Formats: sequence, structure tokens, C-alpha cells
Amino acid sequence: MSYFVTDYDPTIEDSYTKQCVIDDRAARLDILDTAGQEEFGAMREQYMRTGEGFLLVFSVTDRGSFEEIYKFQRQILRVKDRDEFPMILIGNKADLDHQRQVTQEEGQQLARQLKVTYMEASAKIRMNVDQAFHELVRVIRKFQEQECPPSPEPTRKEKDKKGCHCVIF
Ligand SMILES: Nc1nc2c(ncn2[C@@H]2O[C@H](COP(=O)(O)OP(=O)(O)OP(=O)(O)O)[C@@H](O)[C@H]2O)c(=O)[nH]1
Ligand SMILES: [Mg+2]
Repeated sequence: MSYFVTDYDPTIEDSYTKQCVIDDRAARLDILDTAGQEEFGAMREQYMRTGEGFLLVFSVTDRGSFEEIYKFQRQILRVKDRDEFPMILIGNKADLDHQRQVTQEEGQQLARQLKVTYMEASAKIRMNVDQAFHELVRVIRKFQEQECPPSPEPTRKEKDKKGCHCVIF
């Protein structure tokens, strides 16, 4: 999460673990970085089944990646068999403003339609990278507390230990 790779190297599947404190509570993030390219898409339903939250990442310089987001969100909701699920929409490469093919307003508009938060980010200048993960953890926590409201102390501690699993595209 903390270094920027300049070469394009298509992801098949990478995973990372990170411990951090978010809003005064410990979190363990199991992050699965998944393939954008269709030829590596075979495991898609499997990681959609296991993910507890999703960063839907497109590139603001690539209209095609933006147009695919809707389809991914539909597929996640279908696999989860739910009307909503923790997700954040991320417009990456916001540092390349002069190559933009998707405006901030269009990103916002899609986010409203998908009922998720929109953030613009840049892996290159490290803008909103940690913030995106933190925001997703907040959304996951809120969702899980609604699903199964915490009963007093011991259970809540157990829950923190369990950590959460994020999946990014
Ligand atoms: N300027 C700029 N370039 C970026 C940014 N993020 C990624 N890149 C570049 O874009 C290219 C693709 O980045 P990746 O992170 O490999 O893209 P990806 O979406 O993971 O691609 P797949 O693994 O095939 O799904 C690389 O050359 C990166 O250096 C960014 O925020 N700003
Ligand atoms: Mg990748």
C-alpha cells in the first residue's frame, strides 16, 4: 500500500495484510487486489463471495473502466443476494487532470446511483489512498453492526479480532 509502481503489470491476484487503528479501534485488513483484465476474471465470483467490503476502483483517465463499475456492483449484489453491501467508489489517477475522461461530477453521479460514497484518489501522489481504506472499514463496521448489533463487551472484542476483508478491483 505504501509504494507506487510505475510499470504496468496486470494483476492476477495479490493479497496484503495490514493492521491499523481506525476511529480508536484496531482493525486487521486482509486486502485482496483483484484483476481488472477479463482473462483473469475466473475467480471473480469467489472473491465476491468472501469479501466483506469492496473498493470499486476506476481510472478517471479511462472511460471504459468507469463504465464497467456498474456491472461489477450488480454482480456483487447478486452474489451477496442483497440490495446493498459495503462499497466505496474510487476515481483513481486524479493527478492526471489533463487526461481526464470522467469528470468529478460524473463520478459523484454514479456514486449516488449506486448509493455509495465517492472519492477521488491518486496512487501516485498518495492522495486519499489510506482514507479510502479507512472509509471502507467504517462502512463495513456500520453495516455489520446493523446486521448483528453488538451485545456487550466480550462479543465486540471478538469482532475486532476477526478483522475485515477488503477487496479492490
Ligand atoms: N499517474 C498515475 N498513474 C497511476 C496511478 N495509479 C496507477 N497508475 C499507473 O497506471 C498503470 C496501471 O496501474 P495498475 O495499478 O497496475 O492498474 P490495475 O488497475 O491494477 O490493473 P490490473 O491489475 O490489470 O487490473 C501503471 O503504469 C501505474 O503506474 C495514479 O494514481 N496516477
Ligand atoms: Mg492491478
